[in-house]
Amino acid sequence: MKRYLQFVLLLAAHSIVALAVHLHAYAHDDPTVKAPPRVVAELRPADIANPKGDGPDGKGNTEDDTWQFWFELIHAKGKFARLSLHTAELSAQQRKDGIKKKVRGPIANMLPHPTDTEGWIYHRDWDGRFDGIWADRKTAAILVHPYTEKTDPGSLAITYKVPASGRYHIAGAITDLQVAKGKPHDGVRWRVEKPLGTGRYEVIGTGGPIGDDVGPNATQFGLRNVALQQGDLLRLVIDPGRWWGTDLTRIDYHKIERADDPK
Ligand SMILES: [Ca+2]
Ligand SMILES: [Ca+2]
Ligand SMILES: [Ca+2]
Repeated sequence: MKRYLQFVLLLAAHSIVALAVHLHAYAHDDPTVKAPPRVVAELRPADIANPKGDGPDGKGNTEDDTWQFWFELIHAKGKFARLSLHTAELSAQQRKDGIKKKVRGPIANMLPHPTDTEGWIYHRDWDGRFDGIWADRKTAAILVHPYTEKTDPGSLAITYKVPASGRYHIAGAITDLQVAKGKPHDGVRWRVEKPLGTGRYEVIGTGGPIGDDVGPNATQFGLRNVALQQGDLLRLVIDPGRWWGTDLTRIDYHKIERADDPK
């Protein structure tokens, strides 16, 4: 009886090892079996609401962070600078009054839920009321309002720092939250760009306008098998076109998935 039990146990052990070997081969060695793409990253409201970022320097929106937040230079279109000030780091007084001769307050007061909204603005932009990239905690929404200087509109951008060279699927969806009809309202456009090195970017996807009676109020996009290099800043640009008014835009999602098998 004891020998029989030993035999059964040995058989069971062999079966488990064989199964494990088989599964391992199935997942790793069989060239006809593709590992399913895995989600590498999805932009979350918390990525914007957190002033510390996720990189080792402990400061948000610096070059070591996965997600970085930018505005277009009005006098150098196509060039972007980092949004430099996180609203969560302002004092209660600054949130109420703004920063003297710089940022006007109350901060975020032209957004849907001012006291539940934090985000990145530019420390020298007078208009902290709505220009920036925001997380609305009440609705768990990611909001973008175009940068404006006097009446000139500028795009905002969110970059994703590519963790490893490979091919990626890039997807997203945006909604115009302020649909206004007739001139000068001209909706919002989006584009995705990848760096070519030497500071230049290539547009790899673009669409719109959406909203404002010039297009559907929302759109989604998907770009497949985009080759990216480690450290690239993949850029999603929200472009207000020629008129920035009524261009508060919600990013419904923005996901980047590894497309190839990351061996
Ligand atoms: Ca950082
Ligand atoms: Ca609009
Ligand atoms: Ca517009």
